Amino acid sequence: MGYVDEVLAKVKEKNASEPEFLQAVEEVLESLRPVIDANEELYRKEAILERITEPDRQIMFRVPWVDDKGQVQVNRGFRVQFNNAIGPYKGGLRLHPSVNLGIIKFLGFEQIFKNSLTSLPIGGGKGGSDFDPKGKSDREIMAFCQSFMTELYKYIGADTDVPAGDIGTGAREIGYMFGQYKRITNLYEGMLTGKGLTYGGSLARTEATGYGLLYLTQELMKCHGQSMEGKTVCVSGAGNVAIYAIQKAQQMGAKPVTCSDSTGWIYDPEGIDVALLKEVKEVKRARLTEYAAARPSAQYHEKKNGEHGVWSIKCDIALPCATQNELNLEDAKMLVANGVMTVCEGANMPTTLDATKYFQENGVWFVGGKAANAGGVATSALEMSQNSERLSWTFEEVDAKLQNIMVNIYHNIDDAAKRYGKEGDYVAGANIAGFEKVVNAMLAQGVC
Ligand code: NDP
Ligand code: 2IT
Repeated sequence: MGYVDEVLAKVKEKNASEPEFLQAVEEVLESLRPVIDANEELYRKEAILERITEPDRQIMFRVPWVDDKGQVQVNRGFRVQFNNAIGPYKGGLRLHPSVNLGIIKFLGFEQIFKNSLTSLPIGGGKGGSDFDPKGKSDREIMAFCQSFMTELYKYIGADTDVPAGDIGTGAREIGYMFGQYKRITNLYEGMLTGKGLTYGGSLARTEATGYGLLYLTQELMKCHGQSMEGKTVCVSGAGNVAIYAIQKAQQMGAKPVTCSDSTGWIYDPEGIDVALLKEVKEVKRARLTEYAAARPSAQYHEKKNGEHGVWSIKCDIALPCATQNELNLEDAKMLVANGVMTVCEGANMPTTLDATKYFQENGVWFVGGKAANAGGVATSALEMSQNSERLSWTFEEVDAKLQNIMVNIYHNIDDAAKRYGKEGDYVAGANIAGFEKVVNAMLAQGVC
């Protein structure tokens, strides 16, 4: 049996109850085959694939907090420190009831390759909790965040592990966590990113993932002789990534016509009203029914299992920006039938493996999240740089660096795919380019 198949079998046996982690590992190892085959003897001897698929450590802890009725609640906290070959662990904190160890491991594993692609010195990690922020008061959110950090602080630090936002974790949560870390340690340091602008946050970090997604998409279109001007865009999600993807798409002259949340979706043929969407989601933290109520051109659809939702709308560009496995084979068939040109992932692993394959086989330019959504973590790394030099850069400076990083990522993944005879396979290109740098660092650092 070849080395890749041997390791895949072992990983499946050892992590049988973690389907999302297995899905992420399978995608990466399958696409690395040409690189592994070319170096099989060395990588096998050095157990590179066994080491890269086993986290350095995974931390799980109890998070007790008191709700507004005086009742003690208990959640489970996680931090998976996956690989620090090229820099301190870096990755977000997800707060969502679906969070479990397998989901955090899939996200932490993908973060190794994504962070490598940014060209900045950051390793891979991820964390979070099964805490559900929906419907909680500000005081309850603070109580949870303080309790979470009371345990997490032992494992993180500006040069060790630097968490950030993800689903359910935005500026409010990062602020409460930063306050608690400072209070316990008496250190004022950049051990979290996505901070508020008055206490070490970077301009453009809020916008970075969505903007970065569009900078990469624009470069891809340009290299295929296309422009963003006048293109119809379908976006899923209505959170941080989706909102700023929609905003940047509009600035580029495209027309985003959909968004969605966990209960329903919007089709707005006149184009999404970003100011209204921000008001509903960022300020009121309300449902999309409120968007529809305030916007005569919008159609609201309740989410129903088995229906295609936003993917049933005809578009040129599809940008899944909500959560994992939200775009399946049936959705992919519908998008292809409707003539989609490109799919770029704002979320982490939103497309199932069979849907990805279908896009690629049908000539759709498909860029996975490790490359397409890397602008968020890249700008987090820029926030770390600013914290280290105790300076802050202007919005324009950060945005220009972000654009440059995303354009470079596109060309790096395109070149890597071509080098291994897989032209146009941006999934393989991203995994190969991300892997090469990490594996070189691992080999140089010996057995660890
Ligand atoms: P937010 O919490 O800001 O928004 C998430 C959005 O997705 C919300 O609209 C939410 O609906 C919806 N959503 C969440 N879970 C589900 C679900 N199970 N089914 C349907 N809809 C769902 O998170 P972000 O925008 O930050 O993250 C979105 C994706 O992007 C995630 O995959 C994340 O890992 C990824 N990502 C985020 C980065 C960042 O910088 N924030 C960077 C790179 C990737 P509702 O409003 O009802 O909660
Ligand atoms: O998935 C991701 O890359 C993020 N949630 C952002 C991580 C970060 O450290 O900014």
